[in-house]
Amino acid sequence: MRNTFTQAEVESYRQNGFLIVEDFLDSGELERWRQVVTETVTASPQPMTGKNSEKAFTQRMHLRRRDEAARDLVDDQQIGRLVAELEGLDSVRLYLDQALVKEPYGAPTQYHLDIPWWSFDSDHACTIWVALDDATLANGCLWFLPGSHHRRLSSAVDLGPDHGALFATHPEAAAPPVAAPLPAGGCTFHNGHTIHGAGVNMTPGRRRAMTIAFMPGDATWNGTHDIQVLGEEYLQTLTVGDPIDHEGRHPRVYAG
Ligand SMILES: O=C(O)CCC(=O)C(=O)O
Ligand SMILES: [Fe+2]
Repeated sequence: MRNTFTQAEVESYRQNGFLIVEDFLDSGELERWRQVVTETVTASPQPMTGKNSEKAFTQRMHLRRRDEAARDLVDDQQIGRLVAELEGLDSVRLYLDQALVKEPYGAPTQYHLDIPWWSFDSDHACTIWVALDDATLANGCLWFLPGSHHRRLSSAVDLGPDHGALFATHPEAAAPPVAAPLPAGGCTFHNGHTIHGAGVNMTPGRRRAMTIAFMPGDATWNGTHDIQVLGEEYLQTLTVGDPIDHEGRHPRVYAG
């Protein structure tokens, strides 16, 4: 696994709001990630509700809560440290892990940004998206709008069939996208305010990805009821401004 970034990579991430890393996992690590993620997804029941259309992908959250091997992948301190390096943080906590499998002929993932859905506000949220299969223009690789994180948009869009809904409310944000095709084992990092989406899967093969989203170690609850992530029970204990620091659910994965 990559364990550091060049200065140019860090600068590119901060300028563009995303970074493409083609050589993230070595072949042995890729084999392990594939096996652990695929087995845990297969063993997990289909969620009854979800923001995302099951046509866009098979989505399974919290693999780390279901499987010990998945927890080892998600809680890896090395990934936490890479996120800290990109975002300039001295402490990082896990927010959410989820597998996103774009099935054969799966629909596009609408343009959106992640942070408006989440239960904390920060300019330093970051998601790693690890390709478990080659992600190509044909099977629905990610697309990013470079520099869009600087706009700090706060509109949540529900993932649905209208691919450009975000630009109906924010026409000023429309801009040419950059595609992020990746070999299996490659990854991208993107900031919580970066506008991104993914294309349709035109192929008979799956596009499997594992994603892990992080927040600064001192993130606090902003009043958003992200029930799928924080859960009713934990939300009951929180008042706006309280730290989201439940070690079991949101472990600190890096402390400088
Ligand atoms: O995998 C996809 O199609 C979308 C991924 C995404 O939106 C994310 O990781 O934040
Ligand atoms: Fe996203």
